[in-house]
Amino acid sequence: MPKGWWGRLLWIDLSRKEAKPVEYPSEWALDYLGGRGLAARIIWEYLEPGTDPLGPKNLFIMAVGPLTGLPLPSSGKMVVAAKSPLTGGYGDGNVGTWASVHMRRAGWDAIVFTGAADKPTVVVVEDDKVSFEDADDLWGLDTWKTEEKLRERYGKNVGIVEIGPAGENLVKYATVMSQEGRSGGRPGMGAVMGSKKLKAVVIKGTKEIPLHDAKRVRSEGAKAYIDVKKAQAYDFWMRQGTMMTIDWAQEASVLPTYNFSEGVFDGFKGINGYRMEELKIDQRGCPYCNMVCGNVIKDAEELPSELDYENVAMLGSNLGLDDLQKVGVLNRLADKYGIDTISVGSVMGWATEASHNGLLDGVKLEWGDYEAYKTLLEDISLRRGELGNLLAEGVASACKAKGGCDYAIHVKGLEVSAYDCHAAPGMALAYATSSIGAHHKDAWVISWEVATDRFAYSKEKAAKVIELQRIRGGLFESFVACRLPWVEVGLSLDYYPKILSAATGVSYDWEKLYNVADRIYALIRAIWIRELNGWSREMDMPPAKWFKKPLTKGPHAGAKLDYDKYNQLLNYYYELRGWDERGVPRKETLRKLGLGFVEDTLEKIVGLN
Ligand code: PTT
Ligand code: SF4
Repeated sequence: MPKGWWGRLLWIDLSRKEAKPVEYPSEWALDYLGGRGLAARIIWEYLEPGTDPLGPKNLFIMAVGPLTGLPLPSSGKMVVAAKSPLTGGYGDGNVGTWASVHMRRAGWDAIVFTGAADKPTVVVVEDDKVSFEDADDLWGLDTWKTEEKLRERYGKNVGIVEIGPAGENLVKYATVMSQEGRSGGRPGMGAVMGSKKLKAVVIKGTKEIPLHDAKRVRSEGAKAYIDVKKAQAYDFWMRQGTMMTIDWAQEASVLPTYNFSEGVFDGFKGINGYRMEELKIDQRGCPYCNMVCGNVIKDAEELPSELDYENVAMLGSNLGLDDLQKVGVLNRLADKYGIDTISVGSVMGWATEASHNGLLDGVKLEWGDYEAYKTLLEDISLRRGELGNLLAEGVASACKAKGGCDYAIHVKGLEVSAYDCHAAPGMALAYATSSIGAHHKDAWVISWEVATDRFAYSKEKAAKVIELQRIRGGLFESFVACRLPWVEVGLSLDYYPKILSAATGVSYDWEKLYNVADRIYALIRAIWIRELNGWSREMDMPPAKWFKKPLTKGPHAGAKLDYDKYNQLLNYYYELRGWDERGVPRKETLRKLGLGFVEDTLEKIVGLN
């Protein structure tokens, strides 16, 4: 194994309370890097096909990468991955946490949990030592209280990730939380932990990370930190962070409003970055970051709430709520219960529209009804009552039960994050082809799209989506580091191959890295096909509403997506990826990417071209 990786997974069987190290082949490190890439390779290799996502055989994986925990901007990130209970396909998320740094120092590239404990458990990893601690006293506690108690027990110098009541109650979009305001794993990674009765993981690592050229890593990292601070965008970023996006989205007419019916919201000034600045009481963030973006306000209940754009758009404009302090309460509750803000905002938006259409048996919800949304969010997190239970399953499942699928805003079962796409076909493609369902993380093409030929369905646009999927979804998720220094303050991308080569001694250029990214993308698609036991291009279609119900307000009133043109755009995308017209990677593509090992399985399920 080259330097830069440990070459070891920690394999933890919760049913047997056993832990053992597993060495993995060096080609996995070279071909998949780490994080998402390594998690996908592990899932292909070790997950029994057709496994119940909430059954003991599912794997819950925490994975870091060769850049995690190194002295370079924003390297304190970790991928959490599993077969998703929300979508049935590959699921993951990215969380900024000291647990990532400790895991790297503890000598593990990934920790894989299998089986299920018979009672609530905290797993404690201290370098090579693993213990299974009783968590009866923590079960039922919210994420803040859980972490507070664990810190009292294990001290400040440990990394902790945990679930809240939503994960315990198997809410299908429960997330993994850390440090009172970091959340990861939108497609139900918290529910997978809950199904294993795994309340929290505490990690302490004391080893030195093996590096090929530590001096060069340090010097390049130091330069990068200086570049971040020198960037023109830095000062405003430090003021508003991702909250600046509210004004941008309003102007671009992509701010999700009334369950993605409109792209503009009359009350946007009540929830924007400037309003946040008036209410700000603190600023915090992930380890090793010198552009921290977690902006904390005092919410309507006088408690701290850490805001980001997605949270505020989905719990604010999307629900017709124009008071940032009230949005802050919903956001804080989501963090404490450990539930994804995007999905919960989307299901509550859908429920409001469904209630207007008389689909919810006497339930009456109105836009902007803060008290009703607060109660509903708690009902969902605790699976309380019929509606709470229904919505805890996600919007795709809820609309199948009640009708209203034309305005259920999801792709592959994952609720769309906070960009309306009536007037953004490229972003619609990005959502539709994201590797976990509708998430913007893989290709936030919309900022480029609105600044260029916005309404085009061109091959160039499909190529741009792929380029971003490579860099963001493929590489940042596998390095593993925060992408925001590059996205938001323009840190040069060239630092990454340079530091990666210095860390590992393996020479990486962009061609090689793009190849890694394409391999990961195609492997993840293979996992989807295997787990769903089939595939069709319908899986890569954006929500029906964007085709059927045009915007009625704002500069792009009347805009909607064109079905035939979108299909052409999807064809360009498949062609550029070397996938066939169903969205299945071609045999030749698989071989070129070194994925010959998935051929037989895919051949049997869908037949390969
Ligand atoms: C991410 C998604 C996002 S993306 C946001 S706000 W964003 C929401 N945050 C939630 C939250 O908070 N609490 C909660 N209960 N649910 C939430 N759901 C939503 O989850 C986050 C930052 C942000 S803030 C973004 S864009 C970037 N995302 C990165 C990424 O995906 N990869 C990467 N290599 N770097 C990234 N940097 C940025 O990290 P998911 P975090 Mg997140 C409170 O997890 O599942 O990927 O969904 O990790 O530590 O909270 O940092 O405007
Ligand atoms: Fe975390 Fe924000 Fe820093 Fe990224 S920029 S590492 S999300 S604090």
